[in-house]
Formats: sequence, structure tokens, C-alpha cells
Amino acid sequence: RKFSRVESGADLLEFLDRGHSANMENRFTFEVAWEAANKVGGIYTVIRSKAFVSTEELGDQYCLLGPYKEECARQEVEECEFPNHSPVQWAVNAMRSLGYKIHCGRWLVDGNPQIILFDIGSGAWKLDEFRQELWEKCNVGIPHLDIESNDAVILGYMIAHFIAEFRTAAERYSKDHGLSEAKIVTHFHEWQAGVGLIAIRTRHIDVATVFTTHATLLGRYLCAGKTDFYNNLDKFSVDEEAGKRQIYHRYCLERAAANLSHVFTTVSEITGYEAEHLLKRKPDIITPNGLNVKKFSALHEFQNLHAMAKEKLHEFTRGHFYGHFDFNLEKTLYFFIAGRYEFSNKGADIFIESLARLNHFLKSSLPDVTVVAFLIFPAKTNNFNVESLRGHAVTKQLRDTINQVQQEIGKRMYDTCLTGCLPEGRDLLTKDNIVKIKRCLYSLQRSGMPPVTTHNIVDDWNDPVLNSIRRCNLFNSVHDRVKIVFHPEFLNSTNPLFGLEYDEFVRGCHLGVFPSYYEPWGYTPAECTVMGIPSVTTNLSGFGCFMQEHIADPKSYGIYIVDRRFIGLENSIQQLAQYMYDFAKLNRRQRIIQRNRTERLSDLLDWRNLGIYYRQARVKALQSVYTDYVDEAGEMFFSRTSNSFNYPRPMSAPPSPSSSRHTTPAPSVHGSDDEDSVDEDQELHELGLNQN
Ligand code: G6P
Ligand code: 1S3
Repeated sequence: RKFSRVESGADLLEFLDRGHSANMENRFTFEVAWEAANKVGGIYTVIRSKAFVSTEELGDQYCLLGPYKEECARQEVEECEFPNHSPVQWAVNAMRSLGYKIHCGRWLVDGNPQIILFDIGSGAWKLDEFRQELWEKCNVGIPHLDIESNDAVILGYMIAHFIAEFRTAAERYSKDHGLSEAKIVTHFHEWQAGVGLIAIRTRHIDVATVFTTHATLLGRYLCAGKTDFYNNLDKFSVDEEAGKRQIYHRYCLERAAANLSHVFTTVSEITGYEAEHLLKRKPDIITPNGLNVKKFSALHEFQNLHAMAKEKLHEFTRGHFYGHFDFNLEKTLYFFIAGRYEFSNKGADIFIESLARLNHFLKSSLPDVTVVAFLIFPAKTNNFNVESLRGHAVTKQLRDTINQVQQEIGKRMYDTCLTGCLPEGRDLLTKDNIVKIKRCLYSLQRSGMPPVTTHNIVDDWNDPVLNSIRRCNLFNSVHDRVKIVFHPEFLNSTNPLFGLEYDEFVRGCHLGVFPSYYEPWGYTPAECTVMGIPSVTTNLSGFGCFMQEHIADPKSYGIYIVDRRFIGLENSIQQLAQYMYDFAKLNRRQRIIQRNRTERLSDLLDWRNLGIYYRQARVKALQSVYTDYVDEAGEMFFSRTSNSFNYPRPMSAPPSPSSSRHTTPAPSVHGSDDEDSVDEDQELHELGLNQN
């Protein structure tokens, strides 16, 4: 077939035709991660969202490997055996005959990839032997009490053994079927999976290896400790720092995996810089994280979804702020931060500080606007607090009562009309109705202020978010224009307060605020972007730097990048407060335009385009082991396109004369609501972003 059509990531996938090329080349890819069908954190999102393009490209020549975690696997994996004659099934059988328990099947996510999960318990009897080998070959000693590291060792050696079995099986299969030499590439993510790579290399199993780090262990620890991290990266005594934090052995595993791999990658330039100093190896390739972007057939469907989800947030607000509900929902904006509860790494510290300043700005110059700021970080709790639940109960009672009264009034009007008379206003609402409504109104009174958190937090007095809220005096008083809701639990649709999945919650918000200090990539703002929700990020996050590189003027696309690198903390706080204030000043039309622009960036984050870097890494690794390996399709793709998306400043046609606008109204871009209809001519002007 001709390569002439291969001009985009999507073309390349189509050309590769669900593993057709990999099949022809007798090439196999195994991707190994602790988080394969095991939801822990960000790497799960990487593997899961990428599964679709991985199978589009590699079909059944691709297989995921990871630990068997029953709770997650039972819900996400359909267990089944692979075809009897396939080398992968032979390798599984060989492992089972040695007593290892292995679960095979297909992961029930887009792409439906093959997956093999290893039961760590079934390999535990070999732990001492594995540790001994690790010590003898690498001089890395694993403490008995570190269960997580011991599990990583068991998994690593089981996987190395499996790959060796697979290699033998593939060789036999190739010989039997007259195929060329089988080419195998194994891709490992993070230090926990990295033990497998170390074992493969020290046992000299002849396959290509790639190692990706998503965050360095030491980097995460150093940043959380309020170190001036980026200005001192070249000065840290890495062994000593790791030793002080009792993670020396883990650090050694991570560093060994990075240095033993044929190809080393990081998820962003900034993490590459960190790895160069902390792991002592520069990445060969940057493999940015993508998302499985789904386009709606109606171009502006995401705008409608925003409006629908926002209505659910309004319902929450009515309940949570009952008795103090003196603000206008039409002029209420929802901001949020969410993620792993690493208070300063995720920038929750400067978010709260900047909210205090925003509160002051709004009170003095925009008092009709209210900002409700949600903080979603999982912390230890003793369930929902009574005050939050009560709010939703009393508003529900009011709603039910009004619905009942409404029905009764309707019936009375109908009966009166049947007699040929016009109903009189005073006859419609009976005394009984008024008593019922009054009772509801009385229960809407509250003595205290609406709570700043929805749950009872276990260590309330030491909780960093609550302490910052106390220090900044953000107590949800009636005078505050910024209201706080700390929800110390991830969201799902069974949540009694919101009844929303996280995705739907994000859609309903106006702005995601992620002013991270330590963020190798940062999926939260990326997820906002593909849903058309503007967000704040920083020039210390992989995502922020990536956007800065590809977009001429990120702010005009709804990507606000706070400088946390070249200016001091106070200046970053001021900048963030100013960004939020500028956003609060936008009117509805301006917000709609901005959401349209944000959503236009989706292609940039689509795995169909970013998956190419994974391919590049695998090809490079294969070439170091199978020296004559040539990736014809990939080379053609890269020679035709730089695969670099660049978004110029949004173009704007000259404004149409205002008279023509009245006689020939521009069609609404997403609905018929007049206030919402947006004439794109006016975009720059309306956003206040035109340079003139
Ligand atoms: C979307 C909907 C509109 C709605 C608007 C609200 O664009 O299609 O019908 O009016 O969202 O935007 P806002 O920024 O005020 O939530
Ligand atoms: C890491 O997860 P985290 O939130 O601990 O890996 C993610 C996936 O690569 C990345 O997005 C994130 O920045 C890292 O920090």
C-alpha cells in the first residue's frame, strides 16, 4: 500500500490498520504499569485513555501487563484465554505450570486491549530469591517492611520471567510459520513497574525496553517540603536527600530503570530537566500525555452540556447556602481545583490566598458577582456533615411543598373556570397553603454560616486547606463574594450532594484553577480543555509549558498560565488573583466565545496525534536491539509532517457594521437564546483581548 495519504496522526493509525503492519513485521509491544486496570492516579488515565490508539495501531500485537488488583479488575476486565496457538497463550501456560496465578482477558475500555494481570501473592514465595538477585546484580537492598517495594519486586521478576517465556514462544512460532525474527518491545511506566525492566536487562533477555517516568520520587518529596526546587535542581545531593526521606532503595530502583532502558522518556520537558539532575539521565524523547477526545456531531453540544451541568451545580448551591442565599445565580461563577491531596504541590495554598484577594476585588468593584470555589481533594473524613445534608433536605422540602401547592392551585383554577368565573388571586392560595410555605421558610433560617466543608474532616485542626481558609477569613459570610466549598472526596454520581460524575461537574464549572508547583504533566487542566472549560495552569506544569509552546496567545484560548518560575510567590499570587478577577469581569457572551476557543484546542491533546511520540520511543528502542529495523510508515509520516500543532492568535475578521447586524442577525452558534448568540467578528473586541 502507498504511504501517500499518511499526513496526520489519524491517517497513520488508519494506515496501520489495527496491527496489520505490526503483524507483518512480527512485532509485539507489551506495556507494563502498576496502574493497568488498577485505578490509583494519573498513570491509570494515561494507560486507559491511550488504549484506543494503542489497539488502533497495534491490534492484538499489543498487550498490557500489571498486578492483579481484584477490586478494580473484577469490574473492568473481562477474563478470557487467548487463542491456543498464540505465543502469548503459550507463555501464560508456561508461567502457570510453574505455579504463578495469571489472569488474562480484555480490558473493558475503549480499544478493548488484551491484558495480563499477575497475582502477586502467587509469586510471594520467591520474594527472597528475587531480592537476593536484585542485591547481587544491582546492590539494591529492599527493606522487609516496605510492602509496596516488595510487591514491586515480585511483580517485576514475574514479568521479566513472562517476557523471557514469550520470547522463546515467539521464536518457536516464527520458525514453525516461516516468519522473520520476532521483535519485542516492552514499555515500563514508573519505578514500581521499573523493576521488571531492571530484571530484563540484568538477565540479558534480548528485547527492547522503554522506561517512562511520570514524576520522580525525589522531586515529589523535595517539592512537598517547601524547597526552592527548580533553582536548586543541580545542587541536590541526591543520595543523601533520598536517604533522609527513607526512600533510598526506591530511588535506586527508579534511577536504575531509567539508566538501564534503551530509551528513556518523560511526560514533559520540565520533568526531563528534573530527571536529568535527579535520575542522572536526560530523556531521549518527550512523550506528552493525551486524552481520548470524542467529538460531538453537533459542534456546540459541549456548550449545551455546560448549561445542563451548571443547572445541577445551581441546585447544590441553593441547598448549601440556604438561609444565606442572597446572591444571583445568573451572576454566579463556579471555579474549582481538584486532584491528589498534595496541598502545596497542587497549588491549593496559592489558590486560597488568591481567592481572598479576589474576594476583596469583587466586594469593592463587582459586588453583584459571586464566585463559588470548590476544592476537591480526598482527605480522611467521618462522612458528610449534618449541616450540609440538612441544607439539601430543607430546600428539597420547600421544592416539594411548592410543587404540591402549585398542583392544588391549578386544580382550584380549573374548577373555578369550569363554573364560568375568572379565578381571583386571593382565592388561589389557601390559608393552609400559606402555613405550609411559612413552615418551610422558617426551617430555611440558620444561625451559623454555610459550612466551608461538606464533610467532617478527621484531623480538622491540622488540615492544610481548612487552616488556610481560617487564616484568610473565608467563612462564607453574607458579605463575602467568594464562597468556599471544600469537598474532601472525589465525586461520583451516587454522591448525595451533587449527584454528578466528575466529568459532568467539570462541564458545569466556569474555570478550573490548577496553580501547581510540582506537576509533571497535569491532567486536570487538559480534561477541562477538551470539554471546552477554560483553566488556569502554571509554567511549572508539563501541560502549561506544552500549551505555551504550541499556542501563540494561550490566554485568548482560555488557558491562563501563572508564572511560578521566574517571579516570587507574592507576585504569583497577585497574578492568579488578577486572572480570576479578569475572568469574573467577562460577560456571558465573552465566556461563551472563550469556551468555543478552548474547545478548539482539543486536537492538540488527542492521543491520535500525541500517540506518535510513544511510537517514536518504541521504534528507537527496537532499533537498538534489532539494528536493521526500519519503521517505514513512521519515517514517511515524520518526513511529511513535523506533527507540531501550532495555534496562532485567534483570527478575527473586521467587525461588521452595527446596522447590518440588526437587519441580518448572525445565527446563534450554539442555540437560539439571543443573549448567547455570538458574532465571531466581535470575538477579540468582546474578550477585551485586541491588541490595538
Ligand atoms: C452555554 C449554553 C447557553 C448558556 C450558557 C451559559 O453556552 O449553550 O444556553 O446560556 O452556556 O454560560 P455561562 O458562562 O453563563 O454559564
Ligand atoms: C503523575 O500523577 P500525579 O498527579 O501524582 O502522573 C500523571 C500522568 O503522567 C501526571 O499528569 C501528573 O502531573 C503526575 O503527578
